[in-house]
Amino acid sequence: QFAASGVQTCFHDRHLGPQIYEGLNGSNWSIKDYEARGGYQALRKILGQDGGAGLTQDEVIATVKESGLRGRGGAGFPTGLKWSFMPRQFPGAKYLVCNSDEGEPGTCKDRDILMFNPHIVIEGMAIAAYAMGVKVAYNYIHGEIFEVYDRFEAALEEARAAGYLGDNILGSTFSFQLHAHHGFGAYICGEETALLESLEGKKGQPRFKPPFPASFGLYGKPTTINNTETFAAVPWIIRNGAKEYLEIGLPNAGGTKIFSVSGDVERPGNYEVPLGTPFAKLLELAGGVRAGRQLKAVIPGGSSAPVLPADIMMQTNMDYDSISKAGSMLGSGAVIVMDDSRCMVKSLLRLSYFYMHESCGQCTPCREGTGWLWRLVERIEKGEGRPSDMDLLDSVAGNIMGRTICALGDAAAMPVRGMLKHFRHEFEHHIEHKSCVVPAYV
Ligand code: L3W
Ligand code: SF4
Repeated sequence: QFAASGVQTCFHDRHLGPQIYEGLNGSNWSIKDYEARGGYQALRKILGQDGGAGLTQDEVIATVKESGLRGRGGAGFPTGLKWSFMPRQFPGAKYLVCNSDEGEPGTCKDRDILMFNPHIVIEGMAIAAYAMGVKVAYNYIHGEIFEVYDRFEAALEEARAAGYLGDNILGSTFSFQLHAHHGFGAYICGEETALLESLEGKKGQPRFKPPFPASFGLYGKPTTINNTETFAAVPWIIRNGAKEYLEIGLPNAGGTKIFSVSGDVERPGNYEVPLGTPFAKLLELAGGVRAGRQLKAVIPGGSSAPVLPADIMMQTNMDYDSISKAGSMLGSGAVIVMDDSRCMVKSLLRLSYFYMHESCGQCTPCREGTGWLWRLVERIEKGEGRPSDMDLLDSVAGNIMGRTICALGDAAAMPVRGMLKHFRHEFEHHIEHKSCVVPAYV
């Protein structure tokens, strides 16, 4: 749907970044290639299978805390802190889950990690499982990406055969089973509790939080869920040190982040850069605005993040605090670039349709509100809007926000508010003149 607005969300190119993407060429994903790049050294290190003393569970968690690694799925929650929530002494089963249900419009990084560097996720998950005393884990992979699921399964087979997964890993007392699970393509299953429901074989609908998965997760047991890119960062941290990782990024947000740059740029693709990199630099890496046109606006963190106009973006750095100070959010790192030929009403129409379509229907403000938003934007776009629709749009969005079980409601409302804040005149123009302010759309 979003691609149809003229804003591309597909993957075209790959920038080889310093950590997760280092040395990848598209065909060197297998275990031998990964080992040649230093792969599984971090797992050997914590298990004391590299000639060293090994690391205790506390030491691994402390290292991840010190590294400043924050969750790469959207919320930016500190990873080490999340790991410390796991009650290690809990006598029953406890689980680790990788959220690879990448579905946020504009986001296409996790599928690339799994496709081109699957073992880095396996190693990251094994280290996490060791640190939290977990014996069983699942990687929930988005349903519509079959080749990625097959690739991850192939990598799992390799890791099992090489003794990196299974019983008594590398001759140690640590045993760990990791399974892939193929989802069904519902956006809402990327919400962590809907994902757990789906993994349990039920309809993928979010649960009330709290309790958080840390205490009541998969099958009601303590569960830690991290995003694919988060796990992928862990081996580098263990191998090279927390301080080194922290210093690549910012004091409260260490390391690199992969940004999926799409839309009106010359070279759309995934770019792995240090957190805090100026947006202007990222745009330059992506070849600048397509065909020499003017930058109009950017959605900096996936479709759920409010749009920001060009002048604000060109002075903003790509990190959690800077983007939030500018009035949006870094989210999952999907940077959707729009040039001056884009109609903001039409763009919002595509977004609104997406959220209406993906609402799980469990709570009234989201189920009814997302459809109401779409219908309002549709009539404005078609030149059938009424002057009162401006206030109505704002009011419907405001009545969704903060009144729903999960973040999808807010995610549908926030883009509306962003558009009205920065591009109100385009909506008013559609209503008053029954035509678009952008010449190409007249
Ligand atoms: C224990 C507490 N655990 C929080 C855990 C919680 C979760 C994490 C973050 O939404 C955002 C959303 C989307 N005790 C805890 C606790 N936790 N307090 O910390 O929690 P939360 O609730 O802040 O966020 P969330 O519900 O996980 C994630 C945004 O991401 N988003 C979506 C991206 C989509 C993708 C994708 O397609 N791959 O990533 C994009 O911007 O709107 O705001 O684990 O359990 N007291
Ligand atoms: Fe479902 Fe929407 Fe409610 Fe989330 S906010 S639980 S998607 S109805």
